[in-house]
Amino acid sequence: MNALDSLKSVGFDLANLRDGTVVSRSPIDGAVLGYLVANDRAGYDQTVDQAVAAFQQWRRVPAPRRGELVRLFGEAVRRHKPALAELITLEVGKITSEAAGEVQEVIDICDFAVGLSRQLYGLTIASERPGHHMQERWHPLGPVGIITAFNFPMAVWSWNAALALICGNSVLWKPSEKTPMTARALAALLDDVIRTFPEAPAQLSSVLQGGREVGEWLATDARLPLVSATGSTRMGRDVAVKVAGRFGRSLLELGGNNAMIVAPTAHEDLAVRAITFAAAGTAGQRCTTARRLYIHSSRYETIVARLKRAYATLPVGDPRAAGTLVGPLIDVAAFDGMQAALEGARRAGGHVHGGERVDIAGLAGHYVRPALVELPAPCEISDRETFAPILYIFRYDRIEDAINGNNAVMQGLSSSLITRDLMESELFLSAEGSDCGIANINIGPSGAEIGGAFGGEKETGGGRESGSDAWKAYMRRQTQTVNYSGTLPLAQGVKFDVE
Ligand code: UN1
Repeated sequence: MNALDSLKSVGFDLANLRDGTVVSRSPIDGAVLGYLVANDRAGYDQTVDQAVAAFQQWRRVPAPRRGELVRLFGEAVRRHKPALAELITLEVGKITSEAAGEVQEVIDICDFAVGLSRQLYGLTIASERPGHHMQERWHPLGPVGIITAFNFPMAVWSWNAALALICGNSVLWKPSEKTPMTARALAALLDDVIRTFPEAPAQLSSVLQGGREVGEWLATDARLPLVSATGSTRMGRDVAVKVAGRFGRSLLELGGNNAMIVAPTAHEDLAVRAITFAAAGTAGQRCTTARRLYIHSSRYETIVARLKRAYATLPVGDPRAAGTLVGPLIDVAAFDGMQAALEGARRAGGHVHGGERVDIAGLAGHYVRPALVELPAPCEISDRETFAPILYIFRYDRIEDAINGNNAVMQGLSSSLITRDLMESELFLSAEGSDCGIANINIGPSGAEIGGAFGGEKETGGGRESGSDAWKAYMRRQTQTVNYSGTLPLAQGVKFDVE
């Protein structure tokens, strides 16, 4: 039996998904997995109206009950983990272990959200007026638009949706055009839970399939107080401006150009493993992928030699096969973008190792050997994010210079330092250190756990999703003052006596 068959119980069957203009293609071999119908404007408007009505009903349900819905959804995801992981592998080309890891991330955020549903704490505040008290309360916000990218086609939606749902909101999901099926399957699981949950309105969650225009409808739609968008900086800029134009809120998780620093005291084996996973894992298609590497002069030759050896033998191929560590790029555009970046790096004086196409017998996907590029200095090419496995390598002598290099790009998502020197690690984590949303010591920049707030500064967009107090973005804050004194003393000592 095919692992995907388990999803037939919730009505998801690729064999029945043959109509529509949204096509799902596997990067493994280019095969068409199925077709889905795109939303037209009228269908979109109706869906949002229903999401508004669903919100008005859902916000009245006590938060711990809302948590119960998310708990049941997390249980369903647990039961169908192999099927969901297989679908990610088919539609995105992730190796089996990473696809399962992504589904685990969905389960983890559900667990987190369930606990949080009993902890949406507000403050009590001391009032300066006698016989008054003040408090801060968090209320549900409204329908939340969620735009996701192809590379984490389930996890990123779940970070947003699990929190939005326990916060009392309805959710509308516009998945990447490259991953419509994973969205369809995960949403089918949630719908199945919603159907049997007495207090949950049917339209609590919906998926809006289609292209760029759907993202624009969401961004300009005043019925949506919050739009959370993950993807390229170009897309995010567009969404941010449109949402701000109507005084909506946006939560952005955009490009990364993450650096790693290998210090004189670095543990060598740990460094090589951390770099290789962070730079070549997921075929370099994480927003947290390590793209720039600063190695201390005293370690440069040894570490580069070991990386070259590790890279030369990385098993590239069918992501379904046991032992494969690097699957295909998502599509031909990603392959062309990678080749163009390598060409640009050569022109800037870079020394390129690897990066060539790898032919995998019988598979028409775009497979590449991850590339190492030794560069004399940062250049326009290394300053930008190319969504492919390319690691630009620089040499440094002073830790301050490596930290400056880490910070000298427009993106600010993640960063890491491999060191056993306490002074260096504390400097890196201090106010004068890394300027990114995520700063790690002795691990690479990728593979974050859901418990921390996830996101970054500068062109990464400033949003925080997932753990910590990221839930506050999905609620509205109300400051409340209650007077139980029977008189009316005014704040700031103001006198305003009326006869
Ligand atoms: C992304 O690439 O958009 O930290 C998300 C990580 C994963 C999430 C990446 N937990 O690498």
